[in-house]
Amino acid sequence: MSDTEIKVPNIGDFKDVEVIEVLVSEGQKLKKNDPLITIESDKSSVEIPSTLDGKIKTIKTKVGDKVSEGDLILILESTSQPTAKIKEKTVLEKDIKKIQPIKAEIQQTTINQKNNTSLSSASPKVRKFARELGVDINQVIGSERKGRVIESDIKLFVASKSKNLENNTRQPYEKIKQEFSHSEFGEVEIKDIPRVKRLSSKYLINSWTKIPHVTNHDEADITELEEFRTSLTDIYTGEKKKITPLAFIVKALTASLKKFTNFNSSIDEIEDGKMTVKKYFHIGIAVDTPHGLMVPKLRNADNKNIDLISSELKNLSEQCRNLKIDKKELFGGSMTITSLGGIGGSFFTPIINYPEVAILGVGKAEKKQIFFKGKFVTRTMLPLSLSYDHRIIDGAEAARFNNELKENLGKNFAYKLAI
Ligand code: CAO
Repeated sequence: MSDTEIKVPNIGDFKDVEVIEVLVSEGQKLKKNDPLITIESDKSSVEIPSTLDGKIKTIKTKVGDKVSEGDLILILESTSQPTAKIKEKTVLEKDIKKIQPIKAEIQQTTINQKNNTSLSSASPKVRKFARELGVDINQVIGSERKGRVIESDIKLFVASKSKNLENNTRQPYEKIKQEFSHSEFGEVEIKDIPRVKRLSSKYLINSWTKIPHVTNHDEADITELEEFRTSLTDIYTGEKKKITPLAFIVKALTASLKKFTNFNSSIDEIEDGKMTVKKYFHIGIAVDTPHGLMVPKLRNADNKNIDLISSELKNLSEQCRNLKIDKKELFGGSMTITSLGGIGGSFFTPIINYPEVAILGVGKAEKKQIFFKGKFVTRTMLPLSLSYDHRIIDGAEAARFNNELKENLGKNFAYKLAI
């Protein structure tokens, strides 16, 4: 028996990298290729295996240490002869690549969650997998030798967790779903979900689950704006201009954003304590296309007049419907307008277009009898549904924003906005 120093081998890019795990303890018997430590760089992590059989005498590294090639990991009372240095390196590189846990049969059917918080052993790949799913690997019971956690343990853990959740919340529906298939009740057809819908699904889920939405409903009196809009004629042809209310709404919203700058912001992670307030005014427009909903941005709306906004709205929606829109035009917005005004309906609850913090839903303007200046009169009222991220915007601020927007759409501002 002789004492042998086990050092960090040459493993390419790994220089001055952090030890994220020590997988062995002093006095432990080892076989050649047993993993000793896990090191992690910005790009990936690897385990360093033992090059010899033996018993660990002293461990010379700990979690958090920064190591490079040649740094001492531990001293081993070895029972096998060390190989020549050059050979050791070759073996190590080969062995590192070889570290892939062998798939074990999962016998556990109940939740594989630990009762204690002892550190779990797992390969870097499995750790990464757990991190991506937001699973604390130390909570998972490993099914491998010495409780080592493998990918299927993580999957089982997640499945058990979600099953538990479903059992608590969705049991009646799940039962019906399992017992009957749709086709038992009549003819059905299985269709492909369009690509745009599949792509936007992850953004919608992200937004719906991450952002605490609140929607304030209000109505803007656009009687004068509508009189003005419908009176617009082309100076050359004398024909009526085909400008929809949306162009005016873009302009009014932009003016409101200038005053309420929180609405023109984004947050990545609230825990970071930072928000990005945009100095530009790129208004997202939800466009209904045969392929699904797309949200191109009308850039620099503050510097454009109603005619230009109107023609850009037409261009953008045409490009979306013909799938000619540049992908970049779907990103980098201030706030979005989703207008169902040309179709029908009044109020709804729009989903915020993440990472924006607010969205304005517009319904169909209708003539209504309202109490105005001391008597009931007929006015044209535009339904507004403002959804906002309650982490950044409070209800009172949203109500004030709607007041401002109503002013900007109301008779005092309609003419000014048209310029
Ligand atoms: N109230 C009353 N009438 C309205 C109106 C409103 N709020 N908005 C539009 N109209 C009228 C227009 O003036 C036009 O009338 P004419 O035919 O007499 O000229 C007609 O409705 C059709 O307008 P439009 O819908 O073609 O044009 P737009 O500028 O209002 O909207 C666009 C453009 C791209 C937003 C729209 O075509 C669209 O795709 N809307 C659907 C958006 C959507 O699906 N949102 C839901 C997202 S959540 O799933």
